[in-house]
Amino acid sequence: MAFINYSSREIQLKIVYYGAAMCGKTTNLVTLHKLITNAQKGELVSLATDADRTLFFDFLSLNTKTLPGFTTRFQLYTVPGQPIYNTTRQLVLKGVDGIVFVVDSHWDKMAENVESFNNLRDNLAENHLSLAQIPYVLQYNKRDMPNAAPLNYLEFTFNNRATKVMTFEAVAAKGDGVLETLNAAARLLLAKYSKTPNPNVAGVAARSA
Ligand SMILES: Nc1nc2c(ncn2[C@@H]2O[C@H](COP(=O)(O)OP(=O)(O)OP(=O)(O)O)[C@@H](O)[C@H]2O)c(=O)[nH]1
Ligand SMILES: [Mg+2]
Repeated sequence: MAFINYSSREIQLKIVYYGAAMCGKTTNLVTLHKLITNAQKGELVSLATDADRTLFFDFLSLNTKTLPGFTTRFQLYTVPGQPIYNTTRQLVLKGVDGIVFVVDSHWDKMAENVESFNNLRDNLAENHLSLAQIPYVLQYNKRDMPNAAPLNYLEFTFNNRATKVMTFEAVAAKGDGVLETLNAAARLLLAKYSKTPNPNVAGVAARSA
């Protein structure tokens, strides 16, 4: 839930990257940490095993001046995708404001992607929430894979609600589509928490080369 501090004029918004194991959630945060200006970002905290699998979560805090008079702090979290860590996923989802659901484009991962999407719905329900209330975007990651599923198949499978959500193709390992995905999620949240229905702001800026 958004935390608004009127005395320090700060808004905190929590965005959770959710998706199947190895779909690229941590890679999104690692890439964002490289791309974003130093002034805007905090440390990237990763609680991972030796094999770089997320054990608890990754965390990255970003500051932006997007709403007049307020500093907005986006707190980005990833969940561990491995099925055994479901209790952790439920904990990380507590107080969520927005979600980036990362889909692994690899054909062989479709069943795991669907299972993860269903698991997201179940865990939101545990927190008395639903995808109808929480703004979310879809990221179709690993578009560089030779056996990536076609976009229309992914749309049919994951973006089949009456109101379509925004989707982004990405190659997170190379940085493609990563900032676009985050900015879209950030804009959705800012639109929800500001009086302007569609604020013309960029959530976060890339570091100039
Ligand atoms: N080819 C390709 N590989 C990628 C891409 N994004 C991530 N990867 C690789 O996929 C593997 C898993 O990435 P992670 O970011 O650790 O996946 P995760 O979703 O955080 O996994 P868990 O923490 O286990 O849930 C790593 O070897 C990444 O380098 C991509 O766009 N293309
Ligand atoms: Mg991870």
